[in-house]
Amino acid sequence: AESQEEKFRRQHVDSGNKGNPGKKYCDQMMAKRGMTKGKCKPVNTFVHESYQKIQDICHEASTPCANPNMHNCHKSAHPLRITQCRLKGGSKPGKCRYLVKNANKHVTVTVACGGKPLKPIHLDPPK
Ligand code: T3P
Repeated sequence: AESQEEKFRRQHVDSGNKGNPGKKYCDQMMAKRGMTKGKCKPVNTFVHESYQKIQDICHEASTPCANPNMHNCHKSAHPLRITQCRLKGGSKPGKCRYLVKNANKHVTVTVACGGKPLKPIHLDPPK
């Protein structure tokens, strides 16, 4: 079965992508990364940095989690490049259509960490 760390990597890490993603980035990536089966995941953020750099966040400053169901959140010391995918109305599972938002934006990223050694297991999106 997929571990929480593996799920985080599948859903949120896209290290390869450099530069501004095109209009089809989210439609393609959300499908390729398995977030459009059964239902369309409504919002998902990809982080365009090396996994090492994202993993390191777990050893940076602790911060309260915005999501009350999460624990052990840590905030990146430096802004990281992200792209947010937002589901468009009228989408159906298997044919989910997304808006590419905040393409390649530099923002502080907060993750919930777990395991030993600590690894990111959830993205804690800002409100
Ligand atoms: P996960 O817990 O699998 O990392 O907040 C609910 C889920 O949606 C959570 O998934 C994080 C994800 N999400 C983003 O990735 N980006 C966003 O901007 C928002 C609002 C949610």
